[in-house]
Amino acid sequence: MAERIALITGITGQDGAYLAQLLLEKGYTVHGLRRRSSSFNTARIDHVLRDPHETGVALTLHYGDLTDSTNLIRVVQETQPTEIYNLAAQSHVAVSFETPEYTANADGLGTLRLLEAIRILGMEKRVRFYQASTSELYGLVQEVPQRETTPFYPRSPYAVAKLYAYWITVNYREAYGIHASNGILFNHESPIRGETFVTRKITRAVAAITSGVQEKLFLGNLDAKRDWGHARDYVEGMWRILQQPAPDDYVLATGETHTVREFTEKAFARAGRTIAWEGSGVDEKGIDTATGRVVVEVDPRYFRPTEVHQLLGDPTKARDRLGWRHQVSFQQLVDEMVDSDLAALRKHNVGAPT
Ligand code: NDP
Ligand code: GDR
Repeated sequence: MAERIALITGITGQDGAYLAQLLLEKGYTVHGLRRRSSSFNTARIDHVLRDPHETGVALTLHYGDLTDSTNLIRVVQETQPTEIYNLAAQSHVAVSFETPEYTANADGLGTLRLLEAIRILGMEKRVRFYQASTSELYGLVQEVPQRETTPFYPRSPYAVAKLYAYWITVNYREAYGIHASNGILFNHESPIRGETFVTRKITRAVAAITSGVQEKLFLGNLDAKRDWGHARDYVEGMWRILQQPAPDDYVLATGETHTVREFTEKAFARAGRTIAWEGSGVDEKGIDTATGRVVVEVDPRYFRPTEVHQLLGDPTKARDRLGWRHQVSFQQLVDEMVDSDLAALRKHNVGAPT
């Protein structure tokens, strides 16, 4: 079999880490784009990184940034990938309201820069391209559940930037015959999810509160509904999308939706606590029934100027064409994340004496 070479942008992120591991297990040579940072930013992939001085190292990192086109052209030229997974992005929806121009540049134009690199290097027929599209495209929902044919209505600078990326991927496929596909992925989480996304924020707080090192968890919209799956299942779907003979766009989702409130209840329950809710709106509070203490409060600073209230995906096309289905249930996901954050706290010996 010809050598399979993958280039992953965003390799230091949650999905990049899971995808790198998957591709290494499949025998790929993997190249990853990393950003220069003033502190180490490879914690999620340290377990698969090897000393570059050894021979036969299958994973190589390259400095780069989606806002720097000459750099992208050089990295693509040097690595000669057979598959490119464009996972890099300013991926935080709330932060995109604070940094809209940067988000458009990295998430929108960054995708164009990579596609142009393929074209400039004459690699249209030699490389397959995966674009990390998102359920945020559905925003103000036009249809439930959302499928590939559901109209988009983005509700944040992040989603608008990703809308551009979605369509430029489709356009380069149609215009230049590039094997370029969009995975429209619904929320997926894991123990290595970024700490400021709501699931990980909750599971870290549950561990800290039940260990006696934090008093309260402040959240925004408790009624938001998301279709949450496990990142490990979703990177398998990304890979399957690129193995298809023809490029296409696919929804990856679980087909179940849950509120932020429900995630919070289940996470506390995993740590042996029951939450009772009192009040409503910004006055809503979550009380630990064992201690009578308020452990969850609503803080309007976490409300978004425009919210995506409800997402529920229909993964039928991925199931029928890719044979893909999520494996990890909502309950298993919550349990794994809480257990991992509890174990991390214990490992560092943090917590009240028992
Ligand atoms: P993360 O935020 O965990 O990772 C983002 C990655 O992109 C990091 O490696 C980050 O580097 C890198 N990055 C950010 N900006 C730039 C830039 N300008 N140039 C180069 N690299 C950059 O995201 P996830 O792993 O969760 O998501 C992966 C992709 O999938 C993203 O594009 C996201 O928008 C999209 N997506 C995610 C979903 C989810 O539920 N997780 C659902 C649907 C889509 P650093 O480590 O230095 O910050
Ligand atoms: P999302 O994820 O915006 O769906 O984007 P996030 O976990 O940030 O928010 C989910 C929902 O929870 C509500 N929420 C809070 N969110 C955060 N971050 N912090 C809080 O305190 C809080 N309280 C309530 C939010 O309002 C929202 O409704 C993620 C990212 O990974 C994107 O990159 C990806 O494209 C989409 O998922 C699919």
